[in-house]
Amino acid sequence: MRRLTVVALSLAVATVASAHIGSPNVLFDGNAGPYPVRVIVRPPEVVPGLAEVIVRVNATDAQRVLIRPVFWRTGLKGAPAGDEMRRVAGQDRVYTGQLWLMAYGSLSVYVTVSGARGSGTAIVPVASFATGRLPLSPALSGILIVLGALLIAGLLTIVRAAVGESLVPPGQPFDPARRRHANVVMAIAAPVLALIIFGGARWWRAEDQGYQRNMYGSPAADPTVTVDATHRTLRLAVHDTAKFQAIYAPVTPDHGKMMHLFLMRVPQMDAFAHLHPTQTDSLVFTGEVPALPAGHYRLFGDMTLENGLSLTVTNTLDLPDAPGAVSPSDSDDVWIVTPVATHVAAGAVAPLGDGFTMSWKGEASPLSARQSTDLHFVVRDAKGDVAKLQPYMGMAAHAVVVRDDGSVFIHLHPMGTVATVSQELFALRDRGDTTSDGRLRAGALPGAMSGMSMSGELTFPYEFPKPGRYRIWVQVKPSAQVLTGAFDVDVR
Ligand SMILES: [Cu+2]
Repeated sequence: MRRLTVVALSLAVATVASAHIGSPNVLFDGNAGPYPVRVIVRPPEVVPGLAEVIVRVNATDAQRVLIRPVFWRTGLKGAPAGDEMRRVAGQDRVYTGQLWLMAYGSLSVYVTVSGARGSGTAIVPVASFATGRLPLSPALSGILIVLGALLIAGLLTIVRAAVGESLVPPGQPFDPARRRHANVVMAIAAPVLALIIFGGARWWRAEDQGYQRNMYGSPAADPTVTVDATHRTLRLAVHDTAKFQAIYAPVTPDHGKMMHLFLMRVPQMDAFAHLHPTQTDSLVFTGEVPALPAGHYRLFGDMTLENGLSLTVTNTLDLPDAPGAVSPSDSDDVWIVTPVATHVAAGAVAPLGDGFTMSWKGEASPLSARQSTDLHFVVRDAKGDVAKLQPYMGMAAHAVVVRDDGSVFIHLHPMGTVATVSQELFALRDRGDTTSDGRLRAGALPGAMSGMSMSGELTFPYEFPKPGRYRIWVQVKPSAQVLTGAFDVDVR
């Protein structure tokens, strides 16, 4: 009985499986045609469930905002019609709406803004998967057990009355023979009822197991480091965990790289590297680990699949000493050995090296969890002027946010948490450049971004998922070299 109620009320918890660990909300800064928008998607805790969508249009002439869930599997053709978003009272540029996420998989929210200047659509990839089950609280299960016991007792009483007292003609006594008969029938009914309850529990357990088979488990990454006279090579073998197959499409390059691998020494969080191992087998990535000191490291590897799904794998590894100077295996590899982390405060300035600085222009610490915020930085040159940036892997800046216990990781860009390549893959799919099973047709490779600001004024939209101490590494290229600024931020 108890197991039945416990199982019957276990609910599915789902989070998005995009390039993050523990940071499910999706933020996007970009354009829907002529209209600049910020889109926030807060995925539901249960699937099927409602995703909350907030759209802020930075224009006064928008008239309608539509949201539409588009699954990769079905494409735009198989997607339901859009829902019109509601304008938030008192805030004429902010719209809210909700979308039913009914299935698991790679999905995008299509946000269409229309107004006097025409209409345009922003694609916001939000892949939804079930990742856990909510436990049933002891208080609620106690109440349900009591109510269930009352129901069973009531049903047995009804059975006994139906074959006993209710058959006694008016004015006649309830004689012992009838009473015995009623008791016998009730004694037969009790095990029948128990069987029905047992069968129900078994049925639900089967449902629950089926659900758990579809639950998302972050793919595992097994690191091995080999050292010889001139190399310190990290080999990362990625594989699906448990029964759920998350990696059901080939890996595709994001910013031109098959994997973005971040290493940080723990617990100090000092030495930090952003590396790009090459794909040496379908799910094996291999690369050199340059000048990082030996120690215990946490690794986070970002990869994107051809079906638009972005995944992050994580693990820890012990890095042995390098045999000497190890040359990096990718020219975009960047590492920093002892960054001075600057605690964010009004006017906090982090040295970047080469005479450049990066200052914090966001809100004063502590920031609030579960609220959209701007991580706002300004890069200045030695003269104090706002620096002009060069693209580093197609982006003005890359930021990595990690909670000090490693439970939160996200790779951000000024456009937010979404991977550009995922948006491009959905756009390609809409144009019919992919096959139904999600393979890119030959030659249909994602193009480059255009219209990006390369100013040293940087804004990363983000929502911290929970309170704690976070470190933010921001990577920019104001000169020939990629420079990294490190900031610590407290979130309450
Ligand atoms: Cu990046």
